[in-house]
Amino acid sequence: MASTREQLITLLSSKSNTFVSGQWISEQLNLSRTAVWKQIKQLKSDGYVFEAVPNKGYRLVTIPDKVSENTLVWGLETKWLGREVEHYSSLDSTQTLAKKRALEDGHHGLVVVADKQNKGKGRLNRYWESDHDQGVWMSFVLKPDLEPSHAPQLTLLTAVVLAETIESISNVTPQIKWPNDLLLDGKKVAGILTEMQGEQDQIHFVVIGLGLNLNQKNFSKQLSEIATSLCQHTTHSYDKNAFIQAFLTHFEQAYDVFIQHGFDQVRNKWLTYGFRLNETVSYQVGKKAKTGQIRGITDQGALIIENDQKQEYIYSGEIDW
Ligand code: BT5
Repeated sequence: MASTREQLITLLSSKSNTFVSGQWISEQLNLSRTAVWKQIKQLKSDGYVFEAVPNKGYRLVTIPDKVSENTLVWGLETKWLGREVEHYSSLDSTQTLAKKRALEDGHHGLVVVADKQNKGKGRLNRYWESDHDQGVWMSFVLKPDLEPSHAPQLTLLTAVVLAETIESISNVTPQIKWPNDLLLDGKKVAGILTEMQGEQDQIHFVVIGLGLNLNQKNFSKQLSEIATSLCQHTTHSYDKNAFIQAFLTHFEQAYDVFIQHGFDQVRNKWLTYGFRLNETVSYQVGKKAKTGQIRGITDQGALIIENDQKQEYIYSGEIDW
């Protein structure tokens, strides 16, 4: 059941072309006039802008650019993903908190978002630069009925959905560098971190973290050669709320299809975005250096490389991109 605030926002946004009176709102929502006035006052302090004309009423003019739990759920049409959102202006890492929530029995679909992270992390304890509010730093909890060996498919699914969302919002097509990077012109625009807890034949939970460089105009010295943002790439800036909502909507649909119908569709889409597909790369197996052509991905999420007409499966990244 939507909160009064959500109902009010939905109502006002559906009437954003006209003025609606306080009386009319109170009748629609079954609230006193004073309660309506209080809610509107709260929305104003959260950055919502209204035009108010005596005897005509209110008109919602803009919703805030600032991210909050309310702006994130405002108009979000998902069934389970992001129905519960925690938003922080500053956090060590959304991933760490989402894992804590998952351990405390946080729900399938719980989303944690931070404006900035003080200890953003990548894989293998690498750092993730996110100590500012120009990007999307978000983690979410999944409790899939999947075999643990299939969990890497979720990283690939996330990469595909992220690529599609970037495409739909900005009209540029990123490439997916196996297993978890999204690139624009060869520079990293996003990274995905998938962490799982489970037993041999059962997943307890998976937490997926994604870091997307959205509106940065520049990067630290270490990253400036290897990283980019959607804004740097297209010279536009983007609405973070809208991006997150588009991603969540898209992810929920794709995930439900994946759980019902399996990995094939994800794989086919992945192949359309795959970085250096059918190109020759150098890679390492144990201590042996080899070269071969990237051919695709397996059901377990391994990278397929063809070498002397034999296929090899690479499970962790020893590719010399
Ligand atoms: C990743 O790791 O690419 C996964 C990044 C996941 C970040 C999200 S943000 C929300 C959630 N909360 C967290 O604390 N983490 C997740 P990896 O493949 O290990 O890449 C890390 C490497 O990318 C670093 O060693 C840097 O070289 C580079 N890097 C760091 N920050 C970057 C940035 N903002 N943009 C592009 N590259 C970056």
